Amino acid sequence: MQEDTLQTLVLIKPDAMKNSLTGYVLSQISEFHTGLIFAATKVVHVTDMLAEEHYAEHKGKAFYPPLIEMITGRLHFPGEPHKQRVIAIVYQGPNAVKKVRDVCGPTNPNNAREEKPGCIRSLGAVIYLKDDAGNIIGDRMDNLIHASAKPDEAEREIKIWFRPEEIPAAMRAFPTVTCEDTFYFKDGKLTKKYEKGGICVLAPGDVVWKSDLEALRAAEQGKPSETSLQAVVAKYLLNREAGE
Ligand code: IDP
Ligand code: MG
Repeated sequence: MQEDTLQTLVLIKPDAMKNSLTGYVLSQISEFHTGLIFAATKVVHVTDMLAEEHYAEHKGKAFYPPLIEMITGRLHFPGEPHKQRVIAIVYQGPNAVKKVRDVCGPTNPNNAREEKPGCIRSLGAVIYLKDDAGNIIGDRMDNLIHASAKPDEAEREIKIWFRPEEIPAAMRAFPTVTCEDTFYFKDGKLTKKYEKGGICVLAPGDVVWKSDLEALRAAEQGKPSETSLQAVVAKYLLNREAGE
């Protein structure tokens, strides 16, 4: 990808939303400070399917379950599904991935305060998790923001959060194709024919990430593919029904 069309994914996490830090985060990453421009943005009620795809690399780690609870908003807004959301943004411009990581600072907010005072994550918190006896059994990092760490990570993440049609055509950084088939999703499976309760994810004429269509074709034929079915479908299921 050309340097000036590099893109990165930012998520304003539920802890930032809860503390009314959205505007602060946006102004730190503004075009004036970073030279980056918006390519896409939306408010998302994060499903487990999307959360698990997004944080797939951390599956099995001790902090993975609280991380999923956190990014879905259930931790900061229990019993308030209408507040369980994140703001997802694609930024574009020279050196986008590194520039945003730099203003974020270190992952751990305690380290952020030590090593890079003033960075976004220096306003975050480390929450210690305790067992019933009060012993510390782990920690959770409420660090306000997610930002892709590497360009290939950014491509994977932008494709799982955004449909091409949510990004202006002139700003799409990855290959797209026009879908000529209809695909439905029901009970974890892909179908070509409508069945009661199925959700239409793609219809003829829809613009789709090329790698997604390849993954759907592979899933149809029972072949392995680099992109899982969930990674393709998750973004088509967002914001459809009231969350629990
Ligand atoms: P990053 O967000 O800086 O890319 P990752 O290592 O990819 O950091 O971890 C993803 C998220 O998981 C972090 O932002 C943080 O919220 C959480 N996390 C990472 N490491 C730990 C840990 O050691 N304890 C608790 N939470 C962690
Ligand atoms: Mg990361």
